[in-house]
Amino acid sequence: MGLVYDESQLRDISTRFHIYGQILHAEPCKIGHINETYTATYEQGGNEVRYVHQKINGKVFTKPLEVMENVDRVTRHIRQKLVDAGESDITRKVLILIPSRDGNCFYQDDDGHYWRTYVYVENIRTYESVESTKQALEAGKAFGLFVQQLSDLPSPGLHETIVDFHNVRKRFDAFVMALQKDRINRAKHIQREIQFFLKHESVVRKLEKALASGRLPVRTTHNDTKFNNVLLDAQTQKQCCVVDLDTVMPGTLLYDFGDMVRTTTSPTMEDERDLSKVRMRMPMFKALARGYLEATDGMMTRTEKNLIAFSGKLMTYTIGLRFLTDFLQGDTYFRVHRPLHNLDRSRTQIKLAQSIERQEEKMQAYVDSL
Ligand code: GN1
Ligand code: MG
Repeated sequence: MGLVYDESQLRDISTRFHIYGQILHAEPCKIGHINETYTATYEQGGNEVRYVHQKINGKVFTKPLEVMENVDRVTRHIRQKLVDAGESDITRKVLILIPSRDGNCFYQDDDGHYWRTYVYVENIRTYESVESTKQALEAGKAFGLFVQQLSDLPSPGLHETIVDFHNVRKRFDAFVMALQKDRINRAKHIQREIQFFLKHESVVRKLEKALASGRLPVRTTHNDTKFNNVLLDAQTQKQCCVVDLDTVMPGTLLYDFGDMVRTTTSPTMEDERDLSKVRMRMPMFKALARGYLEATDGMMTRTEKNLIAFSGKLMTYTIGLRFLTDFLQGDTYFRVHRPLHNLDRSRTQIKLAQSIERQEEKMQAYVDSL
């Protein structure tokens, strides 16, 4: 299912936010499996200016007001820090929400859907997979800086926008349940994949143990640190900021760092069908780790650092498990563009998790040496 672009709907949305000017055209953005995103061009005083309109997926985010309250708080907090530090180019260094005509940071349409609008950051590029160690370093810096900037977010803590989002025990149980139900009779075709996740339950237990020890700090984390959520300057390739803030909420650094290992170390895309190409590349990992440690600036505890190589396996396993669960349930969660899409995605995660597992000790030794 691709996105259905409805021009009259976009025209209506365009009038609901504090944008001065006339919408000229809009294009759907194909990245992202959950929300609907459009890049819209406006005429403003003789210039063309772009904004991002985004419709929040109400099935996934059942409390959109809480999502928006989080995003508003987080972006304001970072913006204020940049202002206080006398930074220039602030609209490139943090997302800026455009208020709606009725003074909110969102607009609710007649069908009850929530929309929000951001300033479009020009002259940037995003990538579906990493092409150089420099990019991996910048990705590490971007998400490291983000979590560092939020480390002094005043209380109360953020809303948990998706409850148990990275609770891998619950994800595992949901997988077993989907397997038992086998609603559309797919299990018989994917026994190898199923066995991989069942046999690696030790990953689930290891995280449970670490959480139960009470020594893994709960912080404000991003929780969806895919490489394509980093905006890189088109000329310098330096990181500008990170996007996709819906799941910014309490979490552990393992979730953030681990999802970066998942999306920043393989030369392939998440849905690559040629599995022989999928692997964890050490030089990418090293650059990522250096960037992350530099930007988090000493905030990582020993316990966090000790689990950093494991975090890559953890998140690759967790997301792979979710793709396979969705495949078993008939592709109701992640947007798919072909019939076996979720299965393909899950297979790349398995291959990558195995590659990480083989190199886990070397990865950890490198981090320990930093
Ligand atoms: C979803 O759609 P996107 O790219 O923002 C998902 C993440 C997964 C990711 C896998 C809210 O993110 O958790 O890691 O797909 N987001 C949600 O590509 O479920
Ligand atoms: Mg997302």
